[in-house]
Amino acid sequence: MQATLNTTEPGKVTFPALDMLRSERNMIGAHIVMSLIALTFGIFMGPFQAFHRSPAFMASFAEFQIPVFSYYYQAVTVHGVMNALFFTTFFIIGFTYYVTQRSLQRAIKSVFLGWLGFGLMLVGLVLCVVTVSADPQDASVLYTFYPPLIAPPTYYIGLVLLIVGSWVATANVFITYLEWRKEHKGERSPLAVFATISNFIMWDIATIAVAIEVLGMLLPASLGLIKVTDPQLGRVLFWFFGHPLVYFWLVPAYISWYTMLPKQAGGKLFSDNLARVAFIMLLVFSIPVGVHHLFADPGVSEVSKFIQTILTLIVAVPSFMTAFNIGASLEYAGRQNGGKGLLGWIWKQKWNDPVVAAQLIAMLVFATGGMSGMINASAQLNIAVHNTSWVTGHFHTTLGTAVTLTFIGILYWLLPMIRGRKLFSTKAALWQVYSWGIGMTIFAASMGQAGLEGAPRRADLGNSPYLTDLAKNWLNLTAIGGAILLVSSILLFVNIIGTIFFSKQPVVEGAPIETRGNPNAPAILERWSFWIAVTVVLAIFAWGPVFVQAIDFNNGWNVLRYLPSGLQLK
Ligand code: HAS
Repeated sequence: MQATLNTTEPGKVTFPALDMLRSERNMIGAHIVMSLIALTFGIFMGPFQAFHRSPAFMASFAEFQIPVFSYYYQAVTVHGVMNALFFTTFFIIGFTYYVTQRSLQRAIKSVFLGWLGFGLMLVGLVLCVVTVSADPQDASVLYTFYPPLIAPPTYYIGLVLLIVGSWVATANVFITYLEWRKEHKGERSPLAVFATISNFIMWDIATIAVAIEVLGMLLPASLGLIKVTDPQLGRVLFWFFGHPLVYFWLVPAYISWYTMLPKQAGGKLFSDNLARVAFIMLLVFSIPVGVHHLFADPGVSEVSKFIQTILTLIVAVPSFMTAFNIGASLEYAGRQNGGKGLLGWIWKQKWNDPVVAAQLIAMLVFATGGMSGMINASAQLNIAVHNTSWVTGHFHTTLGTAVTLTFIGILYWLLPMIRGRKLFSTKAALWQVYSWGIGMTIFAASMGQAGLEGAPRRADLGNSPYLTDLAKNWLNLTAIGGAILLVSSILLFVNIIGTIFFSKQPVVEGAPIETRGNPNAPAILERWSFWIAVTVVLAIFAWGPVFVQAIDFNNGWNVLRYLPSGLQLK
């Protein structure tokens, strides 16, 4: 299909109905397909880890040893790096390119930059996969790669390429947006683009810290250029980035919930302005909260922990606003579909449409994930749950369901659009969506309960002698959740392969995309220089003292090389 040149505005490309420029279709398609390849590496590790941590499973299948799956820390590293870092980033960039060009009704500025970013991330992916797969011990540093664990240099170079590739992609979107702004002075951008810009600004600021950690500490250590490292400083730099990372994943899901789901469900968004405020809050408050991952760290002061606890409670507010805004939109849609009474609108949702059902289930599970997040955020309760499998339960409801299941819902319309063929099987998609919801609920709830019974978070527990009987029972249940998720993952990939290779009917519809911004949205919300300044000032206020405490000034000029005295590397 061809996009048509708009003759009234020379040079501008319009996108009637389902048309997409072939070059863009290829670029977006390449990102989505690569995200699915990364997901394939990562996703299938999950159930096998659950089996490995289940005492009953290990007792029954003691001989069950598949290389890679059997080396627990190696498998967790592949699982985390591929799912949390590569799948998400490739998918978000592909989806964002699609949303941006459709919403702004103009081509992404540079196809060259698009492929450059893609190429860098692809090389990064290959380096990471090869390095982690090569040896069970060598690069099993997990997706958090805390020092003093040190992986081979190729692992860090892979991560650097992922980040730099994502910067190239964000620059491409910023340039496209700025050119649109020049031609649409005084107009408000469509909500999806507004959210994307806020998300990418946040990402670019947050990733500076992890770039410093990798380039200044980990890569030199891995190359043997330095002999000492500082685990506390490494953790501080990582979590400056690590918490915004979770919102980098969440915002594209919110884009779908806010700008597509209300129409897909048969209604309209309750409040565009409220949504814009939520996205601005996510930009401003995502960064100054990462200390809530460091509550148990002795090298961070109680005052910083207190300040960032308060800020953590604030960063949950935009999600509460989202619950009300989307809840009201869904109620409206349900009533339009004939729902009566107090709760009748719930049953009138399109539960048999996989695109809608995936997002509804994602939200319902996210409501529990949000609550567990609030529990984590309380410094006192955090001491009880930190480093237990409770945390694993938390992030499988948030990242594993709210984000991933929403992305799967998006995939069920985006992949057919890119391929130009209908989804291979709507029925299989429905089974997949529901089995994901059920499997993940069993998995996350029992992981959480096992954590409360003392099961540690990252440990090969299947044969462990020191687990309580209760913890063992819950861990056995996680294996059942894992088995259901394995079936769900197979259904997902059957549908993907079927859509790409076997589907014959042409696709007839995609997702509803808003091409106009709300003209009544306050102009201040789109004054990005102001919000960048607020974000940076707040980040300095919240993180400045943490960095000052973490950097060992007694060690003189080493500070400049990010090498305060610390642990000797072997
Ligand atoms: Fe978290 C640890 C606190 C959100 C991911 N989190 C993690 C880790 C990950 C992660 C991966 O305070 C582990 C990191 C590691 O490797 O160590 N998290 C929070 C808080 C929130 C939160 C307060 N987390 C997320 C999101 C994630 C994510 C989102 C991924 C996408 N998290 C923590 C803390 C830790 C932590 C500590 C450290 C724990 C430790 O000790 O190690 C909040 O932002 C959550 C707010 C969300 C809500 C829910 C709103 C509900 C909505 C749905 C409404 C439903 C409707 C349905 C409308 C308040 C929007 C209607 C439908 C019908 C059909 C009726």
